[in-house]
Amino acid sequence: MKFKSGFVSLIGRPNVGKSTLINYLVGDKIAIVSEKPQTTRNVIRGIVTFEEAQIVFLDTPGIVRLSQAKTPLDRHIIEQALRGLGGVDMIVLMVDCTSPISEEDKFIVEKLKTIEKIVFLAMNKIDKIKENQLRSLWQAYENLFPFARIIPISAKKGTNISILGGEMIRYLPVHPPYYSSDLVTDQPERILVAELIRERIFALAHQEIPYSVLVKVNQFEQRKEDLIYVQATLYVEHRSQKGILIGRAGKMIKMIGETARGQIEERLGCRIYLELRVAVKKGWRRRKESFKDLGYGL
Ligand SMILES: Nc1nc2c(ncn2[C@@H]2O[C@H](COP(=O)(O)OP(=O)(O)OP(=O)(O)O)[C@@H](O)[C@H]2O)c(=O)[nH]1
Ligand SMILES: [Mg+2]
Repeated sequence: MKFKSGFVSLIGRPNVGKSTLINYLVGDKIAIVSEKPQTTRNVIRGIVTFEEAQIVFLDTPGIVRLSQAKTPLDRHIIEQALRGLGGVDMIVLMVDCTSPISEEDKFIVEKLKTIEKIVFLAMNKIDKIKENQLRSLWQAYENLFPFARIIPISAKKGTNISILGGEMIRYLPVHPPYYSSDLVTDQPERILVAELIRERIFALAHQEIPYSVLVKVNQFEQRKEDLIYVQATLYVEHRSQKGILIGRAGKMIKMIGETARGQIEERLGCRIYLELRVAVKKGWRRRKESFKDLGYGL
C-alpha cells in the first residue's frame, strides 16, 4: 500500500470545538481552547502520523460574517481563516449540533460553493444531545451542501474521531509524509508559550479584556539544564485595562502567571521561570502594523 499524505483545513464558526479536536487528534495540547468565542487568532498546524498516512491539520480562527467583524483585527483574522480554504487537499466544516444552522454556517457554506474541494461535515458536541435530536439537523445540512461525509463527533470525549480520521485518509492523495513522524506541530515554542498565557487570560479575565490582550514573548532562554527563563509582555489597548489585568494588589496577574507557568512546564517538560509585564499599546487592534506581533503565520 502506498503512503498517503495531505493537508486538511478545519473551519467553522467560533466556539464549535475546532481547537479541541486538533488537540485530541495530535494527542497533545498545541492549540488553546476556551469557553469564549474567537479564541484562536492564528492558523495552527497539527500533524498526525499513522502507519500508512500523515494528515496535517490546519486549525483556523472561527469565521464570523464580515459585517460582524468589529475591528481591523477581526477582519484580518477572518481573512486568515478563509485563506485556510485554499492550498489544502480537504476541508472539514465543523458545526455545533446543539444549535440550529447559523448565519455564519450559511456564510461559510457559500464560500465552500466557490471552491472545488472535498468537504466533510463534523457535527460536534454530540455528548450534549440525544441521538434522535440529530436527525433533523443532519437533514438540514445535507440539503445545504453536498458533503462527502457527515460524521457526528465529540471532540471532547473522542467519540467517532477514529472514524473521522479513517474516512479522511481514504480521500487523501498518495504522497510521502510532509513532516517527520515525531512532530505534532511546527509552531515555535515562543508562540506556544504566548498562546498558553493567552489561554489563561481567556479563562480568568472577563468581557473585552481577553480580546484586548496581545501577548509577546520577549525572552526565552535556557538558564540551566532544566530551567527556561521566559519574559512576556501583555499589551492592553487602554490604560484602564492595565489595572484590571494586574488586579487588586496584583492578584489577577499573579494568578495568570502561576497557572500559565504550570501549563508551560507541563507542555515543555522542564521548569519555567516566568516573568510577566503589562503595558499599553494604544488601540493595537486597529493598527495593522501590530498584527505581526500576534505571532505565527502573520
Ligand atoms: N460538550 C462538549 N464541549 C466541547 C466539545 N468540543 C469542544 N467543546 C467546548 O467548546 C468550547 C470551545 O472549544 P474550542 O476548541 O476553543 O472552539 P473553537 O472552535 O476552536 O473556537 P474559536 O477558536 O473561538 O474559533 C470549549 O469550552 C470546549 O471545551 C464537545 O465535543 N463536547
Ligand atoms: Mg480555536
